[in-house]
Amino acid sequence: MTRLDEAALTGLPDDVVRPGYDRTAARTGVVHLGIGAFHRAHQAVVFDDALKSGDLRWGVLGASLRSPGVRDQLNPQDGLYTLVVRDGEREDLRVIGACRSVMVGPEDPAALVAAMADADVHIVTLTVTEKGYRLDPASGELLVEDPDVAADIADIERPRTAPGFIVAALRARRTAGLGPFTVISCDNLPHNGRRIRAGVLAMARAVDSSLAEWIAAEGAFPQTMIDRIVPATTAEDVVRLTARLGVEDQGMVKAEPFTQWVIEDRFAGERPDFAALGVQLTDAVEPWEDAKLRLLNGAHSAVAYLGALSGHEHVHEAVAVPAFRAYVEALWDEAQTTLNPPPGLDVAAYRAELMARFSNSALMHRTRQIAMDGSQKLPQRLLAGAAERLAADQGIEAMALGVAAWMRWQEGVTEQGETVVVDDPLASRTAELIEASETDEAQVRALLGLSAVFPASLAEEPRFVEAVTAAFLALREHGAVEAARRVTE
Ligand code: CS2
Repeated sequence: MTRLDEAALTGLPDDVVRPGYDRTAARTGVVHLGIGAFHRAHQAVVFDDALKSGDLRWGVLGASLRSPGVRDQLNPQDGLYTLVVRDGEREDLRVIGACRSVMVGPEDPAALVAAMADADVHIVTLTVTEKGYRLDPASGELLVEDPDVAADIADIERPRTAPGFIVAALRARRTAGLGPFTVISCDNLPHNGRRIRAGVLAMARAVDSSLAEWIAAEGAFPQTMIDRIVPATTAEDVVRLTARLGVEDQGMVKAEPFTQWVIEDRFAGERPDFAALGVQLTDAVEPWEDAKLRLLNGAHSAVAYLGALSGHEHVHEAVAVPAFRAYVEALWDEAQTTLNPPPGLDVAAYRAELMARFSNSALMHRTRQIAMDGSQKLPQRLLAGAAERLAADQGIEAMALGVAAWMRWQEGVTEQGETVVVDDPLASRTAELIEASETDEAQVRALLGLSAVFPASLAEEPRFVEAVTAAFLALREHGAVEAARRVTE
C-alpha cells in the first residue's frame, strides 16, 4: 500500500485539511524530545498553525530517546501524518506538516546534540513521561544513581537521558556563542518547568559548574499546563484511515476536539506568537496545573484502575456505570476544595465538560493505557490533594479508593481472574512487596512504605492509612463497582 507523503497530498479527499504552506521553506525552530502521539496531536498542531500563519520559523525536528518506531512511521512519509479528531459520530481529518523529520537519540547522540545546538532552534519541548525526568517523584531530586544519569555525567557529549541531551546541547551553544533555547516541558507533572530545570541544573553542575551558572542565569524553563486526550493509535485505526485517505498513514494520531496549552510567559529567546495561536500565556500556571491534574487526571487514574479491575475496557464505558459516574463526582467534590482556581476557570463548568470528554465514545481510550506508570502519577493526581484535605481535617474516602485501586491493580489480576501485565517502573518492587505480605492490611502498609510514591507524612498518617486500608478491604470483598457505590452512599 502506498504511504502518505508529499506526493500523495494532492490526491487526498477534498475534506482532508492539508498543510497549505511551503514546507521546503520552513526552518527548524523547535526540537521535540520524546515524539509520541501526544506531541503530534498537541504541540505540533500549534507549530503547524504558526507555519500556516506564514511564520516559517517553527518547523519541528522530532527525537525519540528510546526506540526507532516513530522515525520509521514518519520519515518515509516526509514527516507528514494525519490528526484524526473524533467526537461521537464526527471525524475531522487534518494532515500536519510541522514535523520535518525524526531522529533516534541512541543511534547517534552527538548528531541530535548538534541539531539542538543549531542557531535556528529557539525552543526545545519535551514529552518523555514522568519517569523520563530521572527525578525521584517524591523529593524531585535528580536520580544520580540511575545508570543512564551516571553515564551522561561521565560522557556528556554522548547523552542518553532528556536532561543529558539538554545539558549537552546548551553546553555546545554556549561554546558556539549562542544563547540558550527555551525548554518547555509538556509532561503532566506539577511544576514541570521547575522540575526539568532542577534536573538540568543538577546534571550541569556535575559536568561543569560555570555551565550550570550560565544556564541558571540565561536559560528559561517555563511551567506549562497541557491538555488533550490522545489515546494510543490501534492497528484498526490505521486500517480505517487508510480506507478514508486511499494511502496508508502509519504515523496517524487520534484525539478529542478539546485542546488547551497554558504557558508561563518566560522565554529565553524567540517564540511564535503563541497568544495569536490560542495558547494562554500567564504568570501563574500552577493553579491551572493543579486543577487539571487533580480533576482530570485524578479521575482518569481512579477510573482507570477501578474500570480495568472490573473489566471495563474503555473510559467511556467505565463512566457510563452509574456507580463510577457518581464516584467521579464524589472524587471531584473532594479535590475541588484543594484548588485555588485560576481567574477564568469556572470549576462547575469544567467538571461538566470533563465528564462529557470522558464520555466521548469515539475515542476508545483504554483504561489499561491510563493505568500505566501509576507510581509516577499518583503523587500529583491523588496524594497531594489527599494530604491537603487531611491537613484541613476533611475526609478522603473517594481519593483513598483511587489509591487502593492502584494497590489492587499492582496484583496483576483483574476481578475476572485475567492476568495482566503491570506496566510501571516500580512493578517488580510492588510485586515483591505484595508477595511478601500475608494479609491485606500488611499489603497496604507494605505499599505505603514505597517512599518514592508516598511521602512519610502520608504513609505515617493514621487517617490516611485507615482510609486506604478500608477502601482496599472494600475492593477485595465487594469489587470495584460496589466499593465505588459505597463511597457515594
Ligand atoms: C491520562 C493522560 O494516560 C494518562 O495518564 O490521564 O494522558 C490524559 O489523557 C491527558 O493528561 C489529558 O490531557
